[in-house]
Amino acid sequence: MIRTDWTMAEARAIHDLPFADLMHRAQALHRAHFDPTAIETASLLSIKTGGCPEDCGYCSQSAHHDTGVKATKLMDTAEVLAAARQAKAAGAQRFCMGAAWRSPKDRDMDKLCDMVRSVADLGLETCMTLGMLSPEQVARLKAAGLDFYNHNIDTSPDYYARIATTRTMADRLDTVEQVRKGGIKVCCGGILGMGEAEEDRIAMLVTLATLPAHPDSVPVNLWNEIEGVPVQVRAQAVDPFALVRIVALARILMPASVVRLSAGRTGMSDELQALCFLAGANSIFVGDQLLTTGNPAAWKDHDLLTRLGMRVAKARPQIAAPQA
Ligand code: SAM
Ligand code: DTB
Ligand code: SF4
Repeated sequence: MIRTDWTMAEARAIHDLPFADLMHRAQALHRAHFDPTAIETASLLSIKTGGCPEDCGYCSQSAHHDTGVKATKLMDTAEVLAAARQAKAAGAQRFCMGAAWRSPKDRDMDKLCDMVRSVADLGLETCMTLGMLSPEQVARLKAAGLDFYNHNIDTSPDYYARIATTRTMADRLDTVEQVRKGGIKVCCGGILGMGEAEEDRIAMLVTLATLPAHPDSVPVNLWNEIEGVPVQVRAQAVDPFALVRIVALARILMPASVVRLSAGRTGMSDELQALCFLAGANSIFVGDQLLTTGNPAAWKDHDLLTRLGMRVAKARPQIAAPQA
């Protein structure tokens, strides 16, 4: 059953189960909703890098932090298309285009819609992450054929003010709601390791799992070191089992959502990634580059999936699970 009425106490109790019981429960749900040998792949491209007016304390692209990332203009559609072709050839199923904006300018919308149409024509799923959107912008992107929109809540409602001050969690949730209502699939998750407490990680998942509908995909990012950002000085290494517990909890609270093991895989052992897949993670980013930081080489991912007997495929739900 898909529930959207989870309480913190319930989530805490599941999170704290003996590891074997937690994994068993997560795996049972994973198998009920997905093929556990299938993993989805998405490739990222930064179509407009740096110079962002927002002050997200983790982000290399904020104009508020001195990180050495050079600001660029919005790329041309032809360049984006060339990168999308490469990503497809390298095995990506979805192409996610990210721009360092508070929100897109209306004058950019024609070009963005053009990019969506062109990438979709290649037979790739399309995703964008452009900051906050108005309902009109959602409608235009939907009409262009955008499949997914990524907009993370990043952390718990309580910890959010320590992460960004130029916007609130309510602003984030508002865009997520606009996207959902506009018929674009929602990709929404967060980051672990920014100095937050275990309770914040659980609260982040409860926030997602109590939305009117669960996000279609839930990216779990592990803090990716960035010199020069405020979070870097308070970031704390995440215990590997703590990461697995959060992945398992995401799988249990949102059983029909695709959980993506996102940033931070370069620092993870093969064994840890395998445990995350066993706990219910069923998507990864592929390609050498995320937005401004690195990702495991294609051969490493290929090798890992082969050794695990996993294959790149749509993690298509095996049963159509109705949203509560
Ligand atoms: N400007 C858009 C926005 O804010 O939604 C999109 C770009 S933003 C870089 C996309 C997401 O990447 C963030 O919400 C955050 O969860 C993740 N992210 C950014 N920097 C990260 C880092 N250093 N480590 C881990 N995840 C990070
Ligand atoms: C998400 O949750 N993770 C991706 C994607 N959504 C846009 C981005 C990760 C960015 C990691 C830091 C960087 O490369 O700048
Ligand atoms: Fe800008 Fe997005 Fe980075 Fe925040 S996370 S500074 S909104 S690019």
